[in-house]
Amino acid sequence: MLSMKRVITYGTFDLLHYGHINLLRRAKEYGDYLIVGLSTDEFNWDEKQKKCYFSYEKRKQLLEAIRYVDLVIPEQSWDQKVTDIAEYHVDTFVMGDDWQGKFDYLRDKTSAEVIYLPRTAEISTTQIKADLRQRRK
Ligand code: C2G
Repeated sequence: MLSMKRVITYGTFDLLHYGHINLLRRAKEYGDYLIVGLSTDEFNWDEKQKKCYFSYEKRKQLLEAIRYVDLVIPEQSWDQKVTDIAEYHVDTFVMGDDWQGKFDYLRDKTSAEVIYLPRTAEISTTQIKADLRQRRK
């Protein structure tokens, strides 16, 4: 292919589920090469107050096994997106629409298209944990 179209997305992807897979599958449809910025354990704790069930290495291993994913890089700060997009020559930035509008600044600071995709309803890591707690009662 002449010009490889590169896509990037970011996330924690802890307790990987079909909502994440739906997002990654649709993100890949925007190009030929999908990069995932995977939140490190520190970033998750310091910036998102998320304590991951699986470590970064385990979550990376899971993502690398997904057919839509071509490269996994660490996400260590909120403001690395601008440099990632430049460094990896990214054409399209994709996030689920729970982030709608939050990354519009990338339209001014980079040449990438910014796309928000509808989330998959009814599934979330929080929901999975809640259901499992419920079952134990
Ligand atoms: N997602 C989805 N449907 C769900 C759950 C998640 O489409 N039912 C999407 C989210 O919208 C996000 C991606 O899957 O685009 C990863 O979700 P999280 O791991 O929860 O990512 P988050 O903690 O929101 O981190 O810098 C951006 C952050 O790293 C995003």
